[in-house]
Amino acid sequence: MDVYGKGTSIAQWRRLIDEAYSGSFQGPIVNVDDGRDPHFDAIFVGGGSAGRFGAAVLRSLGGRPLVLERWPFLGGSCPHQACVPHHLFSEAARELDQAQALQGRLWYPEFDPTAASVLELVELFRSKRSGPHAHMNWQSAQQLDIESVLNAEAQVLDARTVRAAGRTFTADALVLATGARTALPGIEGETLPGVFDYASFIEDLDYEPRKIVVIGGSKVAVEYASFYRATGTPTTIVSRAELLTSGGPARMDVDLRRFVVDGMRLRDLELLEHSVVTRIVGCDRVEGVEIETPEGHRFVEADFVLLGTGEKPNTASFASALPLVHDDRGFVVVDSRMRTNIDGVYAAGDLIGPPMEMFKSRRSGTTAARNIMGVDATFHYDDIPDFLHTTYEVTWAGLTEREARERFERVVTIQVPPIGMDPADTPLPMAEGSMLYGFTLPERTGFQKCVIDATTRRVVGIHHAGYGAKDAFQYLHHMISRPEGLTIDQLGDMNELYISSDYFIGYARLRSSQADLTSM
Ligand code: COM
Repeated sequence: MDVYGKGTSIAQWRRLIDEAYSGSFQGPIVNVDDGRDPHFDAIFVGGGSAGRFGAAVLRSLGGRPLVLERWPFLGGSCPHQACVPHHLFSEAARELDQAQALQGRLWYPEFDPTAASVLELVELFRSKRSGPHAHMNWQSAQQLDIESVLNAEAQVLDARTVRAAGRTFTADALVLATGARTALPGIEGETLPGVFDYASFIEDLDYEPRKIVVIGGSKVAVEYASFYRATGTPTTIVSRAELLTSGGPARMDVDLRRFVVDGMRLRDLELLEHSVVTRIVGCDRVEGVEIETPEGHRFVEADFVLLGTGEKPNTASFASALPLVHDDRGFVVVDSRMRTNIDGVYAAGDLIGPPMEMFKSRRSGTTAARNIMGVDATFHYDDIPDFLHTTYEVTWAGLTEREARERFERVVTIQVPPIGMDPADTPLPMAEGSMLYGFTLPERTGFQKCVIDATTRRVVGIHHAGYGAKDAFQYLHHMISRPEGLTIDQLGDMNELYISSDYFIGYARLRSSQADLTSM
């Protein structure tokens, strides 16, 4: 279908996406100016966050991008199977957590665990997800002037040539942004019906899980397990290592991690750390999981298993044509300008490895685009603010206290609840989102820590569990990572909008007049 110049509306895009995704419409959706030579400044292979944002910036800089995407929409896995459903579920988890914790108090009725349905939320998401997809197609075509071929597999022929929808396109540069998928761990029984990963959970779930096992110990495992448990469904996490010690969460401060993991236990999530699933058991469908734990062998019954065991890159569309350098997990190696080892070939998004986050994808794509257009830009994606959800929003940026102590001679911290205090002994930190807990269950309000190099007085790390501080971290991280940094004095001089979800400004103000800084 040729949509170029047709002014397709959001409603029309939505219908087309639904038809294409269900298979009732087949064939490529072509938004290409056929009046021009099929030669582009850059071809983005993959139209997820990296490809879409990269293409937009390349176009803004006066270039001509082409985006090739196998799905009938732009935006990639984020709005389809990953970040957006995850945020929907995490918001539900937060509400459900409160409904359970406060049941029988204030206006909260007794919590009915049969009322919150995992399946209902998945079906809600599935039925409405083409709305955001349609907006992104419309925005990309109409507002951002991006040419694209959707609903068609692309095949890279060489470093300047790609085929899709039976046509050949050439470009001065390629940006590979084909994403990643779950790396199956190789456990016996992992293909049984009832075993899902984050993608098949969205696509295929057609029953209400009654007893859940989640395998893995990082973001996906912790986030989805917290959601399942919040619906009232008995849930067990099985993790080889201590929870939240790999991937992005490896950069969490130990006190933040402790607060978060204790909070999961408090909510009756069963956590089996240093444990290995040896077999997923079942005949026609999953019935349970055999586990070796430090205490010995266990069998945990389950009618639903989620694999949160990591990802591997999608390389099929270019592997045979491009001899790229990959790391030991198969991700494409790039430098800080997103250049691969092949001249003119860039890579971005999940394809270049963790963190598997949309914000990293977007910036890696735009970094590639700028360099292609001759604008020098670098992106160090190992130093970005990061987050996850349990029933809390958990956010961290900069150095942990331990890292700071290794690097600087004198380090002080501002921590709430204060060092060594049981969270049940204070309602702080308490702010918007945790006020009800502050006056009912103070141990549930949250945690925060600010790490300061006492010599330069610079804030070097911020860590938070609670509600609503993620927004502040976007800006605070920018400020603390500028060459001039951000001192505790400057932080204390900001105007706080009381009661903000993080207390950094208020506490910095309490402390900043101290000539010789001490912890609190
Ligand atoms: C976000 C998708 S859900 S994109 O980054 O806007 O393309």
